[in-house]
Amino acid sequence: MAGTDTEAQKIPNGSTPHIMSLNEELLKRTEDASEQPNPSVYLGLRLSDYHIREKENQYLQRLKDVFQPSSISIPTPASGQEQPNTGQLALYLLALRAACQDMETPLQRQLVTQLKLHLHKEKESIGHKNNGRPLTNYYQYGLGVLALCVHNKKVDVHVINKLLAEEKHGGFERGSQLFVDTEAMSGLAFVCLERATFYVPELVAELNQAVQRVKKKILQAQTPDGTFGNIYSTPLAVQFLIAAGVRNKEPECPNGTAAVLRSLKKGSFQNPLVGSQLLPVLHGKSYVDIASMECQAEEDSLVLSTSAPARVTSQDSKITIHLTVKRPPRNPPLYNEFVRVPAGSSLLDVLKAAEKRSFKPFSFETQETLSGPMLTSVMGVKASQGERKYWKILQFPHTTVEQGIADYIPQDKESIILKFIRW
Ligand code: B12
Repeated sequence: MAGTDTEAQKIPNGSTPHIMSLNEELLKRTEDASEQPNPSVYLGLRLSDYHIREKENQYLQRLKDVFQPSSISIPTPASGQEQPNTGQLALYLLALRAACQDMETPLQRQLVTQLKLHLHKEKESIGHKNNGRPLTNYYQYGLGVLALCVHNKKVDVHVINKLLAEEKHGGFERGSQLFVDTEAMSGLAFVCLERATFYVPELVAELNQAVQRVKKKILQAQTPDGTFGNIYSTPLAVQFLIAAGVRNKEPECPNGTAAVLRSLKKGSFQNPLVGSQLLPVLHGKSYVDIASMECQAEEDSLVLSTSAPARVTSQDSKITIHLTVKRPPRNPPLYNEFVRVPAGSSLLDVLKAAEKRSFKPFSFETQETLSGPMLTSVMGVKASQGERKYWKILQFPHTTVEQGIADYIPQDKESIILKFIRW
């Protein structure tokens, strides 16, 4: 294991090839010019102990071209949105810090101001009596606070207080279910803020209590198989536990790491976003460590192999998927058919196959995001940010599918429900 850190030494030696292969996969994604550059992928690569500096630098340049175009005619980030949202801007700022870029230029200062403005608007939206929620979501709110903190910028105390209050009053929980990703992201922000030197002792004490609360909630969210929440929220949960310095002290932590390693070996972290949140963990690091990165003495220590693992679909063997589209409270379903596809097809392939069949019309639309294509419209029914509704993917009768349409591979005779509901 290349890491010198004691956390890194907790990772069993036999896992090194799998960690390197995840690193390699992410680096290969950066070479695909048809894909929008993803600042989260860059962060994962920077927080690894293995590097190929030239490739990382090229990717940083691509990020700059998208997030700070010199000509206003160049489109801004993923998803065809005109402006990056709070979270995307925060990730880009984290990327600049992870690259040890000079932040004192007018252009970079403007970005920090822009993020502060975004957070101000998010805070106003929470305070608005007709809304009571951020414009985007609390995950992005936490990410925004974390990015400013990592840049050693003072965060508006009112902005911090809103995040503290929401966490304290169980805003990232529904019944017994904890939204682990959001809880962990706010926890990372609290850990960073607690270490800053700007805030009065009363606020620092509150931040400390918040870190203890997040720690307790995340540890309690561990399932019998070792994950915190589901397998895809475990990387951020462990990042928080590393940042809060509890990773070696609590028995839950090695079980969490073991669970992600098992899934990594099974190939469950193919999605570049979740892979990029995992890679730092495998090197004993978290996003809070970006604040102290020095970018010196890095060597080109990653060797790229030539093999490209491809998903196998077989034209010879076909499978049948039952696809139902529901828009409650309306009945009957908008669509209820069996679709035949080659074995190994993704759910996206199933939707495309349904669209091709002429006797029963089916249509859908997607939007590019940092997590891949998100299903935004089915049978002409469109999800809109304002309405806070989305197309949920379920496995019959009501199991939430833990992957997106491009990654999820349904099995023969599986029944998939697309349900338009509130979030
Ligand atoms: C908030 C959130 C949601 C909200 C987003 C609403 C909103 N406008 O805020 C809602 C409830 C709609 C949602 C839905 C889903 N989500 Co979600 N979501 C998140 C969360 C907590 C934060 C996303 C975010 O703001 N990122 C930051 C910004 C900067 O990135 P962005 O690309 O601009 O953000 C957009 C996308 O992330 C998109 N989005 C949200 N979830 C998903 C999931 C997929 C697969 C895709 C392609 C896009 C997508 O919504 C964001 C806002 O527009 C992440 C946690 C995480 N660790 O990333 C999970 C997460 C990305 N979601 C996840 C999943 C599985 C889903 C669903 C597939 C669940 C389901 N069975 O229906 C659906 C998507 C279905 C579809 N129609 O394609 C998983 C993905 C795991 C994986 N293997 O890739 C994550 C990691 C949570 C987890 N631990 O399981 N999600």
